[in-house]
Amino acid sequence: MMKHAWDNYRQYGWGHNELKPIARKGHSTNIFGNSQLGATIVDALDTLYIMGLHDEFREGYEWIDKNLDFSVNSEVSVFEVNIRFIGGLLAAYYLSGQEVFKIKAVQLAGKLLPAFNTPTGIPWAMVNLKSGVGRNWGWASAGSSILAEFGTLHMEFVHLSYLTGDPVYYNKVMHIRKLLQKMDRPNGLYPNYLNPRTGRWGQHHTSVGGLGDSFYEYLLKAWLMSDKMDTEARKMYDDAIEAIEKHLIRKSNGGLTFIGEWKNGHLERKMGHLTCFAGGMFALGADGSRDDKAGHYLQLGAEIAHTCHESYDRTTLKLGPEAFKFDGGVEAVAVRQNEKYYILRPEVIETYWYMWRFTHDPKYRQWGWEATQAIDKYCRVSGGFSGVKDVYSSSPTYDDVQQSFFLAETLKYLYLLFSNDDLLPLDNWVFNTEAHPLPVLHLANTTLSGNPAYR
Ligand code: DMJ
Repeated sequence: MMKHAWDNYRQYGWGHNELKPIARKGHSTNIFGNSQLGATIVDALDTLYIMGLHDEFREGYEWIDKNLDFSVNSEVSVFEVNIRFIGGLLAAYYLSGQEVFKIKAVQLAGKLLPAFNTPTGIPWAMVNLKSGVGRNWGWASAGSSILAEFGTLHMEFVHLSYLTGDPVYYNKVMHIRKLLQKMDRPNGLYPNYLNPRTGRWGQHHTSVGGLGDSFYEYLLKAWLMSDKMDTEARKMYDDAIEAIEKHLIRKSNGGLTFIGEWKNGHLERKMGHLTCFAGGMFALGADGSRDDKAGHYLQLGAEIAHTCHESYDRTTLKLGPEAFKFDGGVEAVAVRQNEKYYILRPEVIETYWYMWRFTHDPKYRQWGWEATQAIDKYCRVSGGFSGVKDVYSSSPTYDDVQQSFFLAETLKYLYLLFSNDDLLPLDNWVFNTEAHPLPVLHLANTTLSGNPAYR
């Protein structure tokens, strides 16, 4: 499947950000700006490497060495470019040792730094790589920046400071953390929106899915990545998870555990495909949890995995919808037409993989295999893999996009699910939110200014 996705991108979309597998041409969205930055190449590199697809890895290496240039007049998403490009380049560097990946990651990070020039230091959502001018998404509450965006820079930026010896990256993300720590949190929850001019929350919406998700993930992973030295991050994670459990996690009438969203003063009994990553996160955070609740969090991870599997199993295609409800007799099923699509997302498979690593319960491989077969049957087209618009329809139509995260995450997690645990052991590697593995930093002898935890 990886070969099919790569070969078609190579043939029809090379250098473009993504592939349109039916039209057989390049594809892009506004997150990558208007330049051909080869997002699929950068995102896929470490998967190719891990799978032993050496010729393909070499093709990617050569394109990056010769063509990847960030001096372009293009306005990109700081978050997306960080998780896919900086994360992808750093992982490729750590795995292969090729200097060019590190050099490109540092060049790109330099281009993102102007985004932090706001009155509060909370970065803009978008930055022009040439002019350095930043701004926020028009749709975000009252000019706000997004929690899952400015809160998902920590891992990559700490690695950049570690690799370069320049504390600038580290200081930027620690400043964000300090600011968040000082703020009041309604019910102990972090709202999704924060205004970078005023430093005040926007609308009080809270989500462990879109707009919130990877902020929580990065608190836990900052601790893991620091060899468990960054106890401040662990405490923030524990506090956040306690509030989430109290206010957002419920059981449906049919006994399915779900994570809802806090909106306009009440709990929306709806869960997104994106939220399904949390099963894996709870399992990953079980060890080291407060009050020795490891068993509890592993169980919670298993319950979320089960619910998300049900969201797949209750469809015609055996692929999960974008969002599903637990309301009015509906259980783990999408109600609105515009929530019935599957765009090759990884989160459910990601959770299967973490649960497999921590329990070795064969059902997770079984569920992963079901998903593999469904993707291969319904998303494979002759020009690559495409998302589908309605997982409840027996004759689905395609969205004609092969997302770069399909190669970075979905196929990587599937491959790892069927590999031995000594391939990228979780004691040594921490996966960024785009599934790019970064090594645990044993920083005892390294000086990073600003935080004694890193001395
Ligand atoms: C990926 O880019 C990352 O996993 C991100 O954190 C959330 N969304 C997509 C995949 O669905």
